[in-house]
Amino acid sequence: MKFLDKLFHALRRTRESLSDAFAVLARKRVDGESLEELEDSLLAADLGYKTVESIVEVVRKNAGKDFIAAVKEHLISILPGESDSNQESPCPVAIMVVGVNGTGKTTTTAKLANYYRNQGKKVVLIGTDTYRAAAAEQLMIWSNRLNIRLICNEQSREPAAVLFDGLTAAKAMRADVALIDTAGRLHTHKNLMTELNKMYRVIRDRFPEFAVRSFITIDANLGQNSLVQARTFTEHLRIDGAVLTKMDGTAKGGIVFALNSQLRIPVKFVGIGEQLEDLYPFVSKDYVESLFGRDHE
Ligand SMILES: Nc1nc2c(ncn2[C@@H]2O[C@H](COP(=O)(O)OP(=O)(O)O)[C@@H](O)[C@H]2O)c(=O)[nH]1
Ligand SMILES: [Mg+2]
Repeated sequence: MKFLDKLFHALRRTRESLSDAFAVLARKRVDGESLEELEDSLLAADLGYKTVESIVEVVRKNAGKDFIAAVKEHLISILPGESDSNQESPCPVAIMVVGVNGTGKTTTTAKLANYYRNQGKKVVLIGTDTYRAAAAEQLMIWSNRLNIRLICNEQSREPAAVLFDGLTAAKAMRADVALIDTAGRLHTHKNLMTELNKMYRVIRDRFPEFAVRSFITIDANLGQNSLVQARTFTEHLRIDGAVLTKMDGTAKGGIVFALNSQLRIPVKFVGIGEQLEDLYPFVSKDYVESLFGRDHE
């Protein structure tokens, strides 16, 4: 399936809630009551309060005119511009994939490895989730499937040490992209953040030839809750971009807007499935078009 078809398909449930809301409005007068209904439907799609308010304002101003076109334009304007969502990365680069457990870090790490390798880059995987035995195994399966080297150490309990070994190997191999899968759960949030910071500093201070990037995985199904999680990470770690995961089948695709406008984290990729190829660069205009469907064009 082509990307746009797949995105369109993945956003079906979000689109349904949005287009229902606008369809109802199109049949009614734009007044306090109908705008309130619109507001409720948009909040249910997890567009976030501020975004919803701004959309309602655009509709109000464009009442009697083609307000859908105005809303689309507005939505595109509050998403990352081309340069922000740009997926190009410096070379060589070490990319930390961070996020809460279960949001798709390991899967995304493998998908990114596949993505960069398809661009002709030399890629290595580094598994630093030393807290769960299953984590190393899961990444090992991906590594075998991709035929990309994985550096991990099942004996070590020290993520920063595994990272050091991994980057030493990556450097010796002249890798272009080192993808680092991290742990999502520690005893307390603070420990996790301290650990991630330490890893960040290992790259910056000990491997200055590598640029450092950190991407956070956000599970679209969690809606506004994922914003709270993401905020905790941004308070402790520089986050360069987000990968929105599990977009397939969620009704909460509106989360991108809040992510960009409230946390200033540009979405770089969307994950819409569990397979390697189910990762797509995020393009604001395509996203908005897919949210509204072709029938409005
Ligand atoms: N449907 C769907 N499932 C996903 C996606 N990304 C990850 N998953 C699934 O979510 C679960 C948790 O993913 P995992 O990568 O282990 O998360 P981690 O704990 O953050 O490393 C796994 O069952 C994955 O197959 C996605 O884009 N779509
Ligand atoms: Mg994992």
